[in-house]
Amino acid sequence: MRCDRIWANARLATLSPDQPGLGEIMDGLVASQDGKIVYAGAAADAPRFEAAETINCQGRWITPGLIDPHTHLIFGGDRAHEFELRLAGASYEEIARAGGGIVSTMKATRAATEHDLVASALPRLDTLIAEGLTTIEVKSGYGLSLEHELKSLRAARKLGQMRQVSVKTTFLGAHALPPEYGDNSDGYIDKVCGEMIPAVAAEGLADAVDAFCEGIGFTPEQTRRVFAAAKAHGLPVKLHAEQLSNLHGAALAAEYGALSADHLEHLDLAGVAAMAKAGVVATLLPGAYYFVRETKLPPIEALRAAGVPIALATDCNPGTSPLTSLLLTMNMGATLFRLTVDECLAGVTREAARALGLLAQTGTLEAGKRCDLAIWDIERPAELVYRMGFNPLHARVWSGL
Ligand code: DI6
Ligand code: FE
Repeated sequence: MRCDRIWANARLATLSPDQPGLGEIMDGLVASQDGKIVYAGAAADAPRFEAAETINCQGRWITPGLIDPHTHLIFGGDRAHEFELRLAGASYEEIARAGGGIVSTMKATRAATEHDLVASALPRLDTLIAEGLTTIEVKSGYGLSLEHELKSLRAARKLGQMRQVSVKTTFLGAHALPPEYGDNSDGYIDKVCGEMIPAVAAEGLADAVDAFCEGIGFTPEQTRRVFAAAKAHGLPVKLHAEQLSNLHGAALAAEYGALSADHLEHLDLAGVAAMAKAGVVATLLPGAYYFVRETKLPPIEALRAAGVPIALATDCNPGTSPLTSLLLTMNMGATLFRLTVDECLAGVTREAARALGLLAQTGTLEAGKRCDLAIWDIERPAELVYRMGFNPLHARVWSGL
């Protein structure tokens, strides 16, 4: 059988849902053709390949390429000064209510050109790629007007043309109330639903729609309107839910068949049950939990018991998670949330793909999927979760290249 490339003499963590644990294979082989995996499994069981190129992995481990399913990678400026204010005692909510927070990033984002936004996001993207990232979700949400949200989404799409990485874009117009609306949040939601979502959909700029359902964000009723508008335009939804308080956003997300509900520190058991029933992925963001020094843990045991799939993401954003490492995210998932090594690795591969509606395309080493690989200089997969600030990536493969 002919193929383009073979990675031989490798240990595999296939993350196949049909195999126990990580789907570990000690003498493994991956073969690709036209950018897709045609075989991933034991070398002994492989068909006889005639490959244009064979790479000897010398016993290194291959995992699926890493996936970050929740980022706000596109933004102007930074919030290092607010970090100093917080160190001096101010809370995230106090800073937000005093006109800082998301609104200060909005101003910097509006002032930036599309080119500026791409240029400032690329180093963040490159840092993630250097750790084996092959797919990333990127949200808008710092433009907060039609013009600047479209600009942000175009910048996000551009990232996927400038690097060998798959980019999924999410429209997050309902992230914060822009100051020109005063306290007329319903008026802004009218704009989000009546103008912004239709325009974003018409230009094909977003793959999903998100909202920030929170006391400092939007109410469940407003979120419902955003979801209804998204659905009317054929766009799947997801939600920032139960991050700082419990507004029962996860159950609302479940009602709309959301891909994922994200954050979830304040999620209750009814929310867990609703997510389980609707198959909504719980995307946990330990970087934000760490950075805002949250003390309430997401209900991990209840999520597990209910069989809710758990994904992990950086939530890379300037305010609550200036984090560009999925390896550190995994370490935080284990250390702060007590996730197992297997859960952490699945969280940034298979379950992250599920959270983006991409499980048929990527996230595991299985024939038929895109050939997205991370090849590691490690002796056991636990090293990827155990270390902090060390990057053992040997090579990364995106779409067979
Ligand atoms: N939740 C978050 O943690 C970020 N956005 C959101 O909806 C915070 C964004 C920021 O502070 O800039
Ligand atoms: Fe977020």
